[in-house]
Amino acid sequence: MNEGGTIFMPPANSTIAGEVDALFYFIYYTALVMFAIVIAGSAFFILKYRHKGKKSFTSGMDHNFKLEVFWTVIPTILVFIVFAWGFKTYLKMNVAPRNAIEIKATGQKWFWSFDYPNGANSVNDLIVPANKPVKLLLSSRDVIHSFFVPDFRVKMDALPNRYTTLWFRAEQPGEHHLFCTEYCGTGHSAMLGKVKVVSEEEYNSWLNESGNIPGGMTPVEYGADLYQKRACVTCHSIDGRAGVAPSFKGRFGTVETLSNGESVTVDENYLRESILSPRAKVVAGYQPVMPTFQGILNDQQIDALIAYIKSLQ
Ligand code: HEC
Ligand SMILES: [Cu+2]
Repeated sequence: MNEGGTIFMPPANSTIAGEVDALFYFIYYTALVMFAIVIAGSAFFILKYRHKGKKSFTSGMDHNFKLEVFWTVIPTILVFIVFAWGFKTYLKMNVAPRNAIEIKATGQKWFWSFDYPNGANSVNDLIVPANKPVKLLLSSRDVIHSFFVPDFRVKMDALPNRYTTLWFRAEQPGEHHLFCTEYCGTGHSAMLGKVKVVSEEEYNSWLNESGNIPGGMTPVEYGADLYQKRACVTCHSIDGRAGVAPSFKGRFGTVETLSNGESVTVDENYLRESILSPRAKVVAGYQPVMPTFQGILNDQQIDALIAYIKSLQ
């Protein structure tokens, strides 16, 4: 996944990445040259004008007009180059082409969900066609998250109560890391996703199929797939280990104590309600941090997840 990167930068896989890198290296090498001049100059003067006994005094010269103009003008020019270059690239990065595909991206504790123009959706995996501009409309359901794809050199905060945008054009098919780069609570480091760049045909067929049980899968298998892909895995284990959330293992059919002291039998209706309105019945001993999956999972998917949870005995 990280082939083609350098010691400083991950591989460059979007149309803007080359420009960002070029500016980075310009600043980097200019700084290196400046650093060398300053250090070599200091070393030279330290040696040349070191204390040599009482008799030898340094000259009384306190400035040199030409030299001062020189070391003021050159850095000023460099700073202006960085500004003009940076501003130009910044504009390019911020103004999406008109024909961009618009996808809604939502950050929440602790996963990303994506809504595509035809109503399809995905969690943590953003699926986009290669060589087409894609514009993301970002927002958050809770705290501030930040959408970051290092290989594309794009990053933008996802805020509650406000929309932000970001666009990119991935050059060829491949998979790239997607990080949340704003600390957003205990599950922050698990808020990992992927950008899957596929051919245009694959993208279109994915759009059409998404939401249906993929061919050849049983509901339990589909539920297991959704458990991973819809991020239940970030909070719920399937091996009996309790984390931020109860484990699904052996859960079905048991009697659960709720935070209000009542108890409830874990049956299909309770599971469905827990997925769609997690706050209606909160399990005792847990914080109500589960997000609602209303509008993210359709009935068929909820059925599959229930079948899967039932199978974990
Ligand atoms: C951000 C963490 C988080 C994610 C992601 C999450 N849950 Fe939860 N879930 C919780 C917590 C915490 C509880 C316990 C508190 C409560 O009942 O709300 C819970 C409770 C539940 C319960 C009730 C469990 C019981 O023992 O009574 C079910 C069912 C459930 N979640 C299903 C899901 C499914 C299905 C998904 C994925 C589509 C999912 N959860 C994703 C945190 C999460
Ligand atoms: Cu986050």
